[in-house]
Amino acid sequence: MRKLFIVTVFTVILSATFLYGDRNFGVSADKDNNDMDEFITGVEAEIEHEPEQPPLHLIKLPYGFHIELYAEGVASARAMALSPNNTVFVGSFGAGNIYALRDHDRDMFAEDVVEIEDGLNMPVGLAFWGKDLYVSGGREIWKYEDIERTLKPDTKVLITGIFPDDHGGYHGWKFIDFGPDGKLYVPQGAPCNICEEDNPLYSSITRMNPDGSDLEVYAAGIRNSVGFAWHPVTKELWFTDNGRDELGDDIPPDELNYAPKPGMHFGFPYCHGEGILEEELEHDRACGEFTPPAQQLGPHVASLGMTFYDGQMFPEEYRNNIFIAEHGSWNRSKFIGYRITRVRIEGNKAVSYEVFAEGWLQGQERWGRPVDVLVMPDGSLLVSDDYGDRIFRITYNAPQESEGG
Ligand SMILES: [Ca+2]
Ligand SMILES: [Ca+2]
Repeated sequence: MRKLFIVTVFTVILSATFLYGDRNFGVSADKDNNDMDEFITGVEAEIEHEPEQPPLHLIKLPYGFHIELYAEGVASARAMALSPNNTVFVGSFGAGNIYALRDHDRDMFAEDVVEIEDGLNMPVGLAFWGKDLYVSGGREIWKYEDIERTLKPDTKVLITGIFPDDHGGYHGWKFIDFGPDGKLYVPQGAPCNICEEDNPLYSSITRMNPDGSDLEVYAAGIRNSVGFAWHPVTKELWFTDNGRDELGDDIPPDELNYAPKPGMHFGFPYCHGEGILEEELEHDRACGEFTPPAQQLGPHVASLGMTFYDGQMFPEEYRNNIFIAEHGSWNRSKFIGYRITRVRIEGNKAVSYEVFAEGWLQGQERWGRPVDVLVMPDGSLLVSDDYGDRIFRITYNAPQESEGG
């Protein structure tokens, strides 16, 4: 099925290239005749090479849920965002790329992974404002206007370059998103495992207008948030925060936090979780001064992307629950995380924390690391994986009543 499709795409691209010369059809902008030989060879090689199927049978899900492959070859896939035309865009880490995943025949497998930009500095986060794609770098935020018009932008607009870049390998990359207030929210992690810093941008979530003006700190005392979302009904902000390392296997917890208004402080670097006072720094602060997490997550699970489930495909009990992508631990003798967890919300309280999807970790062996979660228009849930360079899709089919009850 997929082989047949690749051959078809190849024929279309080849015809189009002959018809329109050097125009770009998602392959490369400047193929001359010599390159065309290479190009043909490359496509044939792709036809010969059936991609290795990931071991999806290892993933455990609640009854009635299924997982399948949505895209592959998405090198170091990080955050995902939906365009106004419902195209999935994906940022990346070391690869430095931005991708658009195109599913031409609408069979919910994106066979066309278009690399729309490369050579960027950790373009981890992306978000749409109208037709414009915003992308985070280490210290900058960029805008690509009307990105879907060509998928091959030749210009980008600098929105801001204000973020510090002296984070020494810690937390410089950024998840970003637009809030219901029309502001762009951008976190800035701490430049360390544990430290006090004078620059108020560190350890915060900031927000700004879409043109970069009026930048302010929205929430403080956050070690490193790599995912946030607004409740579909209350429009209030919830975010994940990664706890510090080197305190042993079981503390501190990662955190899910609730920030309904600006000006709140969530404890870092003085207090971790619900009451672990920092002892490495000299200070006279108490945990009672700060806002505790709405939900303590597993220690060192590396909670990254999160979303509220506002789709229609999953059972009603999932509506407005939070899914969290847990990238998985490194600072722990036994790995933990490598899974999708679910948090139920009642009012403005988190009332449960449970595993939704797991199996990317087998013993101490891992074959995938979830980074971000995205609810698709049909209600399915996409999961990005920067270890296997893949995007997965989780669906739900109501189990049929078996005969005789
Ligand atoms: Ca397809
Ligand atoms: Ca905290």
